[in-house]
Amino acid sequence: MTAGRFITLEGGEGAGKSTQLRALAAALRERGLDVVETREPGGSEGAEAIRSLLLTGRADRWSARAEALLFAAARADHVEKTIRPALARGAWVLSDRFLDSSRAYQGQGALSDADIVTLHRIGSEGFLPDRTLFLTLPEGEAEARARVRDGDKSDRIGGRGQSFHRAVADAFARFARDEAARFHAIDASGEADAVTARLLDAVADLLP
Ligand code: Z5A
Repeated sequence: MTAGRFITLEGGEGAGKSTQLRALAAALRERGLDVVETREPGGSEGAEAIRSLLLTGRADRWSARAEALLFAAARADHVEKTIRPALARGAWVLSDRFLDSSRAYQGQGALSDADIVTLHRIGSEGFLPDRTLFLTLPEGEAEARARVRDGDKSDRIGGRGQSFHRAVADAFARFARDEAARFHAIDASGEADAVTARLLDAVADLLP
């Protein structure tokens, strides 16, 4: 049995994480790996129920603190019910967003980065990815991609203003700089196939 690996894809809205997660999973399966595709918020029955609480309804449905706790609770269920069992059987788990999204998004409000990390320690024993692939795309291109997909519709969090999303992008870039052993920044511009090739390169050293 090969060792399971936990890989997360992170970045701002419209960077292409979901598209690339599917393509990376297919490429890894072609190499004979057992691959689990999952996402946050969600990825387990309980966490998917919390997802709809988090992403629908009025902008002020949750306070910043309640929102951070809900993300941490969803993640705790996802880690326990989906991620750990898959890793234990030797699968590769690819997750569309994980802890670093909470640090980047919920870290903009009443809570510090240390607070978010503490919630993760309580909820998920501080469990971290083997590698985090941070997809980077200039703001205008990411907005254009999201617009093609969603038109004018957006969820509770995606609908926050431009300055919020800029602060999120800055936070991701800071994490990637400060935690270079885990984060690999990937240029997400250009054709999807070219981006997938970059992602494969970024996990090549982990392949069995
Ligand atoms: N959130 C949070 O606040 N805290 C947390 O802890 C977590 C999440 C885990 C989840 O929304 C929201 O929750 C999210 C963060 C917050 N809100 N925001 N912002 P979601 O799960 O519904 O969606 P998302 O994660 O935000 O997805 P996304 O970022 O909007 O999209 P993406 O996955 O990066 O992109 P995509 O769907 O793959 O591609 C977007 C479009 O571009 C689509 O039409 C593609 O066909 C197209 N595309 C993709 N690649 C290319 C290339 N290479 N060229 C041209 N077009 C492309």
